[in-house]
Amino acid sequence: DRLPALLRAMPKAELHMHIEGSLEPELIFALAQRNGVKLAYPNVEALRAAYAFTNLQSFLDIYYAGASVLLTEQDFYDMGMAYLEKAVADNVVHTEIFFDPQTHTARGVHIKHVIMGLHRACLVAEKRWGITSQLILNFLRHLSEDDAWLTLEQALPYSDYFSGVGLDSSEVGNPPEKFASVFAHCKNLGLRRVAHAGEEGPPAYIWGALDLLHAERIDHGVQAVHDAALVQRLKDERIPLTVCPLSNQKLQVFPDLADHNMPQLLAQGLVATVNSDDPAYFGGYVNDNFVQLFAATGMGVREAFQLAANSFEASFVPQERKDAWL
Ligand code: ES4
Ligand code: ZN
Repeated sequence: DRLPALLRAMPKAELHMHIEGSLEPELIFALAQRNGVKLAYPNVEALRAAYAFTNLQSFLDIYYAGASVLLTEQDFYDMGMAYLEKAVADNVVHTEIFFDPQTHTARGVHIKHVIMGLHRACLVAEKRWGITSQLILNFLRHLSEDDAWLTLEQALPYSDYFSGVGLDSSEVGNPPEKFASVFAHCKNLGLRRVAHAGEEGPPAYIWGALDLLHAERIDHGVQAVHDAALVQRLKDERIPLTVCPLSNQKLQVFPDLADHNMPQLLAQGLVATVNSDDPAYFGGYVNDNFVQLFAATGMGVREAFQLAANSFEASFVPQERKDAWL
């Protein structure tokens, strides 16, 4: 069967990957040692053994703990380079990388170190391997809108280095309307907008992301299938869904990958894409997501090409570059 080789070899864009979720246990321990940070786990094996999530919140608790080792610009550069090298190995030619500044500024890390370390990794990776990148600042939705406003203010001196904003962290109970005014301001500033919606939350949160946050893409969005009018809207407006199969499996959104609704999303003509979300935590980088999803669902070559094309269409690169790709 040559399908896995095709999936791995095909050029693709990755549009939903949290850089803090690419921190492998080995790098977490190396940075902890370098920075003198004490971890709640004695070694790499014990940390990895704690990766037994049952839902989004149980994952987020460990994800924020892992990020506590990041202090200096060099740490953010090293984390970025480790991910970009893996992306290149997976034939990712363009990636849009999420970062969570509040996870770091809350610990006293200056946002300059976060953004400039990641930006430097993007520059070096493009020069070394040809991969292009954009950074997307995500606001943590479990925090207040005032905190998001403060974060935006801290980030704006570095606005040349990120192209958009998003919304992540605990979805249920933190609906999009909580961030309507800060997203409206980001739109006025010319920033691109995405939002996590419909991962665990209801279709109403996807409507809210579109109508109140002016989101141009929906991160996850797999719950949209429960609302026929919403599916029609996503299809008519070609609003992409950045779907993360192994994340959905590990967080029990689709406990069995064979039940994942990607085949249904594609059959309905939605601009769905495959992404890794938090590859160090969910058991694989983007090619592992493709290979395991296709093996479990029985999708074939047509769907493979559709997903690759969708990833380029859904990206924020200029239309001329999309035309050359597609
Ligand atoms: C996340 Cl899977 C997921 N959902 C929401 N927020 C996140 N942050 C990092 N991974
Ligand atoms: Zn995510």
